[in-house]
Amino acid sequence: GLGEERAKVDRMFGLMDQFLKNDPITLQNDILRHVEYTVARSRFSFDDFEAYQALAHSVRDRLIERWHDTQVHFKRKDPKRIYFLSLEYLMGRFLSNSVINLGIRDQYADALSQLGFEFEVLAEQEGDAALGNGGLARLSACQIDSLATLDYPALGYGLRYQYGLYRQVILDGYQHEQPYYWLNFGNPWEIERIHVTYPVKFYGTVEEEDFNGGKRQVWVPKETVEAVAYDNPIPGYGTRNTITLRLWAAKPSDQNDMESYNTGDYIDAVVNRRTAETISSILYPDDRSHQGKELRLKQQYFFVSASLQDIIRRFKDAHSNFDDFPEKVALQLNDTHPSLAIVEVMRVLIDEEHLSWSRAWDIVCKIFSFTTHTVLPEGLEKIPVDLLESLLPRHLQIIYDINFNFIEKLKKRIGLDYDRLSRMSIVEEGAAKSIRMANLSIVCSHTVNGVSKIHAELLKTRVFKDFYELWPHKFHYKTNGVTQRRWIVVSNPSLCALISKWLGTEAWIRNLDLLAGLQEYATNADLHQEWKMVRKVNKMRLAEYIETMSGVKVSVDAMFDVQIKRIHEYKRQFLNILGIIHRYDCIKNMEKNDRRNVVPRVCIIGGKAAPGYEIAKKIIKLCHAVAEKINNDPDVDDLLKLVFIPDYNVSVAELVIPGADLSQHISTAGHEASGTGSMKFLMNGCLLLATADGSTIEIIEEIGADNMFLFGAKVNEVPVLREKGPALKVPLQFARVVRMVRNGYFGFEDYFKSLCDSVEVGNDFYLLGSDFESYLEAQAAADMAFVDQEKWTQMSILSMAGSGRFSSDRTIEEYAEKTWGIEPCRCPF
Ligand code: 8GP
Repeated sequence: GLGEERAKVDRMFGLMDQFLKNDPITLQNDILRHVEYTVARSRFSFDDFEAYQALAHSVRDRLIERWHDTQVHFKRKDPKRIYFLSLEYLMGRFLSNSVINLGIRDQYADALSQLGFEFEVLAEQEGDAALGNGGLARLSACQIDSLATLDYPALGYGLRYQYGLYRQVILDGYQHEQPYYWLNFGNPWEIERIHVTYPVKFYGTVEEEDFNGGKRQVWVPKETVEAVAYDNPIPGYGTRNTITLRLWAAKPSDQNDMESYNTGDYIDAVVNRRTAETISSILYPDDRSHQGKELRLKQQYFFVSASLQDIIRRFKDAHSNFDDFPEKVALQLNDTHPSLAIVEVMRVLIDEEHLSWSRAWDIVCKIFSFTTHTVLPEGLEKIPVDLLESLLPRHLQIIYDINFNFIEKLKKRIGLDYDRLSRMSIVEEGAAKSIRMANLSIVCSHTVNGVSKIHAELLKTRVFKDFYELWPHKFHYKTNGVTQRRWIVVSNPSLCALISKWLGTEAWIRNLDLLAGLQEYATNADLHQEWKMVRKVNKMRLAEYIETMSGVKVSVDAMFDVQIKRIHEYKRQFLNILGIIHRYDCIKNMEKNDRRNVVPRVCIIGGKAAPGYEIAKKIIKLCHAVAEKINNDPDVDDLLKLVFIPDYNVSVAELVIPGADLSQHISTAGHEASGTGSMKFLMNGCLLLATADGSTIEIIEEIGADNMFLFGAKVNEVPVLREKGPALKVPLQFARVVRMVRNGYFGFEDYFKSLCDSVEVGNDFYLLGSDFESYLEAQAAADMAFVDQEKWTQMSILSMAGSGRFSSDRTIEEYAEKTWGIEPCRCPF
């Protein structure tokens, strides 16, 4: 029986040891074996890419071993698990991160060098896993790394898009999007689980049926698609724990087309089956607005249904009473994208498990937590009712019922305040009726988290004010963080070595607060010298990359000034470019002699624009037009260069961030929910030029305003300034630089017209004009500081030393304790 089975597993577990060895000879044999038998190339003749493949497979074997052990351990302990539901993950490359977390990077480097290969060179053969758009998606990836490292019994669910985020190609300065079919060369980091599949159903009708002497609603779906699991093992650092990122792919189901076969439509039937695969084939490339497309809704439900079948199956393996469900299961909604999960749990519990509505509702209210990542109204998802009605008719009914109960209770609390009732309703009435996914998520979750302190304030006082007044206890925040494994250890090995040397320990890799120990050396001359060395080497590497990508030669003595992130009006890349134009204009109008006092700059901008976002695309073109002019002007020479780095992604970030002196986080205050890029720069000793927005406000608390360059209107001043409309004061310099663009100084007058219009007085929603003067002042302060290299180095050290709070380990611990109620479950040995 069960007891015997357990005893057997216990016995085997007791005997278990690391099966695969990690000495250089074993690793070499292993790599060559994979060259010959997995990659199927001769072991006497293979190129870098084939060597990478073999190496990856050898690492994969080691991941699988630990991953199995972890799963067995979790199964035996049966702890409460956190299921992280996200439609996007920006994992980047796996190889370096994996061997570092497994603790065998040096062994592999040795083994390879004896074979005549360089680890770093092979690592660059890998393409990014780019299954997400921007900040939200990279945050998921950082959090998964922390969940593994901190030994939490966690499982991440997502979709295995065949087309990841599009590749950005620049032609004549314009962005073009190219499909990124990233699985072309195989993916050694995933394990296809052909036997882990679930049917997912769509369309059809809801019928009434006799049941237990009464009536009940049953869904009679019309179409079935199969979800197949692909498991990506995620190793923790300094632990044997290796958790699962399970991504679903859609495959045709055999349940569909028996009929057509009989009617002789064989070819059509087979061709039709292939449309099933489109469900998981493509990532939506917009990082904010959603237009209510059927395919998107299908993706969401496909994802939710497969994940929940998997979760419920695992629960039922060990439990028979659903009242225990909340003791074993916590479900985290990463934004509203997976929020159909709420409805699906209700449906399964009621329609399939035959629980009463109130018992099901009790359970639902205990298991979901919701994190929102935006303040922009266009970021709040709405699903048109007619779409839901045709695709998921039973779910629509359940949403109506949830809403009915909610509104009835609400009336008792607040009376017949119809304005407020209609604002809070899950259903938005109007010409096109729709479902407000944020309202649904708030009503059904026990906790709503923001991603920074200020973000939570804005949620409480503006975005979700009505809900906050009703349920103040639900609203919290967990300030975002990033993983130091990828953002220091993997991407900046020389800084990593320096930190460990000066702290005398590597413990900071699991406990980033220890970085504060470097504060006492902030003025130490030896540290300064080593620090500058490390930074210079990173800048040289970046300079080389810039030259290959754009043909522009840059001097490493110049200040490297970087802004990399998605292109968005609220992030104000346009403000950055206008500042650069101003700088250029000043240099041009200077006496030759005075130019000696100019601090040389290399301005670096990178980021993707959503394919349909016109203004964002114009900003990219403007950047190129301005660069063309500046970089070819002999008057300017090395004093100013502007480069656009194409196809910004995780691996580009790993290269750029360690080489940056100054980085810009200049969103209009009140618009960046958190921002996580700034944290990566901070950890790498880069100084910040920033507005008091998102997590920057908390960074100020940690490193002090003196160690950064702050400017611009504060969150509370922004609405006041907007009120002023056309009466808003704008400096002359601003009008001048906008006019230069408008009048064709950089060419393309017609094309840039609407961009210029968007910042004219009265129209300037993101307040570029009114922040311009203080922006220039902050830039001047940065120049001043850069001239005094000792001072700059000190600020740089203090930035890094103050970054401990911004580890995703801290964020995840807060979630675990305060929101999910889970505990570590560490695999022995
Ligand atoms: C981003 C926020 O803009 C950023 O401030 C924050 O740091 C990050 O999420 C992580 O919390 N939001 C998104 O990326 C976002 O809303 N993406 C849409 C695709 C949904």
